[in-house]
Amino acid sequence: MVEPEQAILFRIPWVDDEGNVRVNRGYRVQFNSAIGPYKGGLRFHPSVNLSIVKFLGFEQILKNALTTLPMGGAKGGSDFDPKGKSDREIMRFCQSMMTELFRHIGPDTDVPAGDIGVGAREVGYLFGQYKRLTNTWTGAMTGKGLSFGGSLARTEATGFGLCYFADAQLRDNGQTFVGKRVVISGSGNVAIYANQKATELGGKVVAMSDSSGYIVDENGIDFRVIRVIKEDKRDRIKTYLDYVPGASYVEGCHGIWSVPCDIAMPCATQNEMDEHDVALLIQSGCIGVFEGSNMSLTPKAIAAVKNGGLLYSPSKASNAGGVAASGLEMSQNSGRVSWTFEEVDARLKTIMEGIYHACADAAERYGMNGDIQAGANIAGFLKVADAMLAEGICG
Ligand code: NDP
Ligand code: 2IT
Repeated sequence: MVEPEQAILFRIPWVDDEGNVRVNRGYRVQFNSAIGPYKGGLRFHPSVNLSIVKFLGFEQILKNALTTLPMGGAKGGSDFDPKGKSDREIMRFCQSMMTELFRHIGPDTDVPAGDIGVGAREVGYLFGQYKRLTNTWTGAMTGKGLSFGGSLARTEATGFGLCYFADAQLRDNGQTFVGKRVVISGSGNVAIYANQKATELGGKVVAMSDSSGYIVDENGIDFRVIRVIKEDKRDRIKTYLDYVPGASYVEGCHGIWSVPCDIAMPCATQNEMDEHDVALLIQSGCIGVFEGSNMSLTPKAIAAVKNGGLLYSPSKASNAGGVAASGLEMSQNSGRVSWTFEEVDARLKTIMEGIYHACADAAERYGMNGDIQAGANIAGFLKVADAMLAEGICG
């Protein structure tokens, strides 16, 4: 299981607005197809390399198994930096990427979606090029626009799902979101809708960040303002002060964990919380850390959270809502139907609560009561391992 079935590396040439030829690297690691077609996001960020795509792809195997939907694990992306690029440059880049990627994917083979730096705009351009090259309209990507096969609630799903999961874990431990101070790192797709749902469940989100710095608003951050800044204007989070003059901004994103909170939800990127951050959280009386970003905590931070007696949820369990809704988008595309927002959201909530209980049950069964990380690894592993054995060892 630790050996990818295929790892595809390719060149992505494109022409910028000044007429210069640029070349980026593209990756798709198709890790495991035992329980369904490869499935997982594409990340555009200058830090992307094979090692990062491999760890994300491996985690995706276990995450997708936990959703209970038939999806194998994959991840891909490019070291392309979308920041500061024009719409046309983004379009040309996506078209060039798909000009190679299209021969490796398909609705029953591999179904990419978004991740850091890849949202509805990028999925649209990628999907359009796939369609042109294959002369087919199929659900070969998820996270599509609503007018061309996208699912309602896919945009909200990762953030909402994170809060449904955290709520189930909190309740199992005699707590709720009501009246809690919540700190959410990041201000992208996952963070924005985690804010919306945490607020709806009775929490108050007092701090959010981007890679430049973080904002603190003691009155609670309205997710709609962040959505305007990030989704509509593609601007920096410090401009929040133009909308809410009473708030404050601190340069540098790492310090966000010094803001006192009851609930911490890292939703930006991997290794964004270390053991020193956890010490600050414990000092401020934090009761739980729920991962929205993939592998948010360093191994030392996870140990510190567990030793400190805080609740902890690993990303492969608590951020599975995004890919779960992607699985629901695949079902809708195959059936040529579209479900209402309420229907997808209700299924998402059921799936997330189910994942929490599957992890808690597996942990208990294997003598690690309360260790949701161990439970997630065990429950995900068993499902995939059983399928691999049943399908026979060689190809
Ligand atoms: P977005 O691109 O929408 O937002 C990412 C946010 O994190 C931005 O605020 C960005 O700041 C910040 N960020 C990104 N990289 C870094 C970095 N190296 N250091 C500090 N801050 C950083 O991505 P998503 O919200 O989609 O993804 C966030 C996390 O959630 C990732 O770990 C992703 O893998 C995970 N995830 C996403 C899912 C989805 O459906 N989108 C599903 C499951 C997990 P800036 O704008 O300044 O770069
Ligand atoms: O990390 C993830 O689970 C995602 N980026 C979502 C993947 C998907 O296929 O929807």
